[in-house]
Amino acid sequence: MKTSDYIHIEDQYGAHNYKPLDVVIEKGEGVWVYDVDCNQYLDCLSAYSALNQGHVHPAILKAFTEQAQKLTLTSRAFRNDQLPLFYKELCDLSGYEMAIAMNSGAEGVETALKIARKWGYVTKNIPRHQAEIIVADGNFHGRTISIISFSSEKFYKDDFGPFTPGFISVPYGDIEAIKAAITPNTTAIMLEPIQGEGGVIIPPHGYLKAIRRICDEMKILFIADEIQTGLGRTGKLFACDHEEVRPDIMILGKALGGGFYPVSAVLSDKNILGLFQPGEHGSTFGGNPLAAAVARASLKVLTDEHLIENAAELGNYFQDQLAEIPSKHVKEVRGKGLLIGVELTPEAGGARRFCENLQKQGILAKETHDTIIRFAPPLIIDKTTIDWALEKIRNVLLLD
Ligand code: IF1
Repeated sequence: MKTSDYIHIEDQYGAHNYKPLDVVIEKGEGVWVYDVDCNQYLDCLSAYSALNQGHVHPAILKAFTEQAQKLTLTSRAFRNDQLPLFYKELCDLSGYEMAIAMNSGAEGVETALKIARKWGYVTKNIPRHQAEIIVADGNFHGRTISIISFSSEKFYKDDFGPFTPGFISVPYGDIEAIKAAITPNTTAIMLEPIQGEGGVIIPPHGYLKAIRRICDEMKILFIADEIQTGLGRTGKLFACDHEEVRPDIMILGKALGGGFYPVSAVLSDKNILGLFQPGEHGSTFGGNPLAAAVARASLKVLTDEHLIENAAELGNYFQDQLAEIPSKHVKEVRGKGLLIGVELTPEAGGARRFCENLQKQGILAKETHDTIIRFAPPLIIDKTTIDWALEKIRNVLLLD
C-alpha cells in the first residue's frame, strides 16, 4: 500500500481528532523517519518532545526488549524490581526526596493537582473542597476534563463542560496578576516554565524566581509542568534551572519514556508526596516494571550522551542561524535550547503551508497557534544535520 491508501483507511475508521500532515511513517532511526513511499524526513517535532533521545535509541531498545521478555506488569498490589531503582535514580538526578510514577502527562498533572489540594487541606487548613490553584492563560497541561476546565483555549473545552471548579487563570508572565489572584484558599500556582503549545512563550527573566519568592512568603506550592520543557529540551535538565528555581512539585512525562512507552512522574519532597495514603491514588499501569526499566534507560542516555549540553550548544546555533534568514514572513525567532518557535507575520498566511513546504523539502515540523512553526528535533541531532536543515528551511522561508 502507498500513502493515500493508509490515509483513506484511517479517515474511514479513525476519529478525526487530528489533522496530521499527509505523511505515513513506517520507520524511525535517530533524528530520521521514513515513510511508506521510501521518503526520508528529519523529525523536527520529536513527538512534542517525547523523542529527546531520538527514534528507537539502541540502548533504550535493549532495556525495553530485555525487560519485556522478563516482566511487563504486576499492578501495584505487588512490588517489582525496577520501580525502586527508577525512583532512586530519578530522585538522585532531580534532587527531590520522593516520586510517584504514572503513565500519561495528563495523569501526572492530575496527580500533582490532587496532592496540592490535599496539602492545602491538611497542612494549610484551607476549608475542605475550597482549595484554589492559579494557572496561566495560554496553558496546555493535557486533555482531561479537569485540565481543560482551566484551559483558555475555547476549542479545547467548549464542547466538554461542565467543568471542574477551583482554578483561577491569569496572564502568563505577569507577576502582579499572580499576586492579585492569591486568596487565603490558594494552595498552588501551576505553570509551564516555557509555554510550548502556547507558541514557545518564554516568560520575562525573573518571572519564575518571583513566583518562587511569592510561594515561599505566602505558603503556596509552586508546581512546574516540565512534561515538554524538561529532560534537556531547553538546554538544561529542567527549564526551571535557567533561573535556578526549584519548584515544590515537578511534573515529568514524554521523554521520560524515551519514545518507547508512556511514563510520567511527579517529583516532590516527603512533606508533600508523603501525604498520599495507601490506596488513595494510583493507576493500573502506573509504575509498572517495563515503564520503570525504559525510564531508567531513557535518563541514562540523557546523561551518558550529554544530550542536555548538546541541546544548549546546538539550540543556540540553530536559533542564531534561523534569525539570520532574511525572510519577509518571519516576525520573531525565539526559544531555549532545542525548543524553538519561528513566529510568522499575519501576512504570511499561516504556518501550515510552510510546514507542508518543509515536508516537501524533507523536514517534518508542526505549526502551533496558526502562525508559529515549532522546531524541536531530537537532542541527539548534530551540527551537520542542522546545517542540512537550515538550507531547506531557508528555501521555504524565502518563498513568496
Ligand atoms: C495532544 C499540544 C504539545 C504538554 C504539557 C502536559 C501534557 C502535554 C506541557 C499532557 C502534552 C501534547 C499532547 C498532544 C500534543 C502535544 C501538545 F499540542 F497538545 F499542546 F506538546 F504542546 N503538559 N502535549 O505539552 O501530556 O497526557 O499528552 O502525555 O493532546 O494533542 P499527555
